Amino acid sequence: MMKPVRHACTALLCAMLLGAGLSAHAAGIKEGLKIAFVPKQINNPYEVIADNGGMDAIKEFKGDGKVVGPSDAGASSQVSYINTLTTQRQDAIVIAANDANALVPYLKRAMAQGIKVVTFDSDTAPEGRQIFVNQANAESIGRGQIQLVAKLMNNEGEFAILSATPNATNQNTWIKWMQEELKKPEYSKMKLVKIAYGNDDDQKSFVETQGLLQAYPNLKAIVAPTSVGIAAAARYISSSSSKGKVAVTGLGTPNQMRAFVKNGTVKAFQLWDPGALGYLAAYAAANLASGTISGKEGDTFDAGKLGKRTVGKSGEVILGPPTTFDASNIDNFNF
Ligand code: RAM
Repeated sequence: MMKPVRHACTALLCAMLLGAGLSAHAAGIKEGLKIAFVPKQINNPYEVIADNGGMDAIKEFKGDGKVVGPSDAGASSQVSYINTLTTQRQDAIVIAANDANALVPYLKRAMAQGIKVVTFDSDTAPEGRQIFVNQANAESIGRGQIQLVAKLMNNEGEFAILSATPNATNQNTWIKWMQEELKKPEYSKMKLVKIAYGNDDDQKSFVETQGLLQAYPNLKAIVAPTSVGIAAAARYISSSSSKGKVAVTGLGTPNQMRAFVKNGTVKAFQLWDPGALGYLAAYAAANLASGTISGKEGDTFDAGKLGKRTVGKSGEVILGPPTTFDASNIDNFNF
């Protein structure tokens, strides 16, 4: 007899909370928070999905969100945006950093004025922010990329990495773990011949792909841990004589890669849900700005539809493991 009564009380409480303009999502979050997203670059489809996820979260907790940022993925291009947001006294800045160190003095100045700083996607040095919302454990992303490319080239032959910008914190960390994974004996017949940088610019990534194929005629694979790079490499290879000879893999969005999976240029690649990444980052920022957490290890907060999340070591919050996409599952994803 106890159970139905308890359920009835819970339902009543919910109704009262909703009636008072609160929702389960917004537990502890202040209304009207000004939260600005600064992506690596505004015109990159991956960043757009991530920012939209952030804006969805901000709508849920009745904040005031906006997205501002440069059209290139350079660190110096982000500085003026940080400074303007600091002058505007935003409650929080959520930034995908184009450099680990260059932005730190400006972000420190924002924090000194009471603005909360969350990095997402690409971190700064820890003193540049309160929380880093990481898509997945960096070591497992890096090692996973080598495991994937190794399968596609039967653990043998020359391959190249096509990265984003030379300063990108996320790609550089993943590449470090890729090189670590490569030391294992099962990869002794694989040779990393070059790390090229397409700067997360479609045209430059396209031209770099062409350059790799010319410089290394025996190349067996290109692994591009950037959604811009992998799409450009796949586009180049799909209409070249290297199609079917040079494998392309890395990290990309299913919507940008679908055609290349369907036409056989790309067998498999990986990613997490960028929308969920932005959504989680917005909740982390709102909780910091509401004072429900300070960003120390062990802090927990309610992240709306993503449930309760915990701050780990050095202020890191992890979204979850990546998904591997191939012909068998790509049509189940639409982002
Ligand atoms: C590009 C950016 C971003 C990275 C993805 C995988 O869009 O470099 O930072 O996380 O690729």
